[in-house]
Amino acid sequence: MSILHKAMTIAGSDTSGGAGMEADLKTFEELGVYGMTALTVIVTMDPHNNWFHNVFPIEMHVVEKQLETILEGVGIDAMKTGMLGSAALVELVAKSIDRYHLRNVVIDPVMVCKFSDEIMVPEAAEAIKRLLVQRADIITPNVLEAAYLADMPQVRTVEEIKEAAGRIKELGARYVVIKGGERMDEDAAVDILYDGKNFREMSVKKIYPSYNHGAGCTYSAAITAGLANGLAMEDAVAQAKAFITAALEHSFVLNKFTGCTNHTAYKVYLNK
Ligand code: PXL
Repeated sequence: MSILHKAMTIAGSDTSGGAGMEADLKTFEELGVYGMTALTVIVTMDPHNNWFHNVFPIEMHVVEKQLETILEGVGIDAMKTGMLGSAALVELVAKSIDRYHLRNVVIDPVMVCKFSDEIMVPEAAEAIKRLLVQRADIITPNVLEAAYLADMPQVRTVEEIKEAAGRIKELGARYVVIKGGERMDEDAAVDILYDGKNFREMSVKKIYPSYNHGAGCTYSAAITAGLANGLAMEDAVAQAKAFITAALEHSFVLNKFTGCTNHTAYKVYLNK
């Protein structure tokens, strides 16, 4: 008999497989973690209209039943959130974290998608800020989400990232990691991890060409897997940075519209 640590993702399905719960499950698997999903929405892409994304919500009581299955029926070592899609769902997630005393809670505050920089569902974003940041062991915004959460007009430099991390920490998250990524003004992709005392800067040269669909989901899923396996936060984040860097270095073209991070790269190319 062996022990396999367990993680849950509460997230949407990216039917095309690169992001969402598909990215989460693949990442859990690569890092040796047993994955379970509470599905919130199904996202489809229109091959006849420029890969336009349509979002189909799952009924609330069905999400509740999924959470009951996982949290009462099995139990978890860590969890993450992804696309939640409505304020009501954010409220349900907050209630579940409290009710089941969940630990190793990774909040990926999915508010924007690569295809648009607009906040997708403003009431859901507001609810994440009000209810989920304070319940996060770690929150993993990109620079757009960080600007929203920190109430700043923009976050594009290392200094602005540090300012935003401080403000988000004040909302109650235990750790904040802001993903600089391609939207930064710098040549490097700089992530900053902040624990309330120290800023840890993790910098890699920007990778071109890079197909980065699913990068955010993959990164937060890798942190979740590390925590499920018992790593300390700093080590889980460092492992996740290595995982996502390999996934970006070996990213691939999916079709004429987009390309994805390569979830197999950490194992296949780095022999991890
Ligand atoms: O990358 C953000 C994201 C998260 N979750 C789902 C998605 C996407 C982007 O397409 O489809 C389900």
